[in-house]
Amino acid sequence: MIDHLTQEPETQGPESALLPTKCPFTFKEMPADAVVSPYVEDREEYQLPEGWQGSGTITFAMAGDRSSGKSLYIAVIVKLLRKLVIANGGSFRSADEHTRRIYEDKYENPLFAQMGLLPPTPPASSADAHQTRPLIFDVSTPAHQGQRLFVVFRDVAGEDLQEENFAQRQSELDFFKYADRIIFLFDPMAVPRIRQLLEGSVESPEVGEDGPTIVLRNVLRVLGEEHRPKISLCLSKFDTMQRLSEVNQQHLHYSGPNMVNWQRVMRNFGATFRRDSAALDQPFDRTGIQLLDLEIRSMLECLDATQLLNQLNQPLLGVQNYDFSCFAVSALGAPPEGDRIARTGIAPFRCLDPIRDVLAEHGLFNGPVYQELPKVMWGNAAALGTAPVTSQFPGQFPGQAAVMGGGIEQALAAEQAPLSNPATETAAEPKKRRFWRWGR
Ligand SMILES: Nc1nc2c(ncn2[C@@H]2O[C@H](COP(=O)(O)OP(=O)(O)O)[C@@H](O)[C@H]2O)c(=O)[nH]1
Ligand SMILES: [Mg+2]
Repeated sequence: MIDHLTQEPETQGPESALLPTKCPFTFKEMPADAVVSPYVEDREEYQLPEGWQGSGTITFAMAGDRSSGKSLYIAVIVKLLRKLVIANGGSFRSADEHTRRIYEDKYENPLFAQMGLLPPTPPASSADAHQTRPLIFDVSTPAHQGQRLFVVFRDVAGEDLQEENFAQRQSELDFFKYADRIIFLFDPMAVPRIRQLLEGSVESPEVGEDGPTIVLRNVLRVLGEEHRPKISLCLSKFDTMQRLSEVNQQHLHYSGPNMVNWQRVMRNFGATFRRDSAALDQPFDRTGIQLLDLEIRSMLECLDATQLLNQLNQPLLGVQNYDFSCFAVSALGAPPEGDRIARTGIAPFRCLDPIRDVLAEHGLFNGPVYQELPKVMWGNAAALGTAPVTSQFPGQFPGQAAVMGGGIEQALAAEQAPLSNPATETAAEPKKRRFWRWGR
């Protein structure tokens, strides 16, 4: 176990390899110079976003039972991804009009403007289904030279993954086969024992009839014999698990393999699941993620999700194993109150981990990268006394980014607390607390 936990963190470099160009609608790889996707019939309707030719595409497909938190996760992850991209010197925007409109109407406004929850995602067959088209974001960064980058998300209605008439819908879900990552959410509130312990303090959302095991099996059916995209199995709504640390279970009698004292588990201050993930301008914490994987695996066992894990440990079809790892995420950070989010606001926890896991594999957004400056510029930077920027390269002059591109400097200044000059900073000044600002 120790061996794979002591790996060096990946470092990002401008030399990171070019990524394949994929069709944003089907997630299949396509010729880099094609001006229309060869996989869609209605080429007028399904046009490729501007600048698609030769671009790199990273695709995510959401999966999970009804009400497992997929749509709220997308609503929050888009905001977080924007912050990550900007903190790492890139620029972020919706790649087409559909994405801009749908994200704003169906995700952003209901959650961030009206502070409410989202209505259930309609099944793909209904006229108002919006998730049949992907959300596409341009995340281009000068650190990935010579190629524009797009990140694509596809939401899904939990209903479409249920058992009833699944065979009829299966072909519409083919994009799962080609996704760079399937993000499968497992709702702890679907576990009767957890619902029971939190009764009165956390509202139980409506759960799907089939349960997560059947839903996962249907996703694996879509993957068939050959396709093995990586799967992030996420324990969603992790704030509800954190609530368990407040539920006194001393009076309960513990015996048998599945009788867990959840208060003790959730109060374990040494656990990775107690801490938030690495800062946006820091390298992705791969060691932390490996520890988290082990912790959440055993937590899922204790949550009676053994069958779910077993399904992933043996191929449903074919012989090749599934590649999966476990995460813990909370989009809201606190249980909602009725049909509104908690009065304390939205405080996501570890939501970016599964996304950064994929990005870091390609050396992307792993902390700002600064290009080497001519020596004379270093001198100028020193003379200017520009603001310090934490560097991932030892010995690098801290003000370098400010002189070189300004992009990283400006982005950090806009997104985070203002950077100060060490020469003028007074030791007595108290540190200001940082709050999330959900800029558009
Ligand atoms: N406590 C808590 N509840 C959540 C969270 N995310 C979603 N929920 C609850 O789960 C419900 C369903 O969420 P939604 O994203 O619409 O689920 P979907 O059907 O999988 O898309 C919401 O209405 C909330 O009540 C979270 O991070 N924490
Ligand atoms: Mg939904």
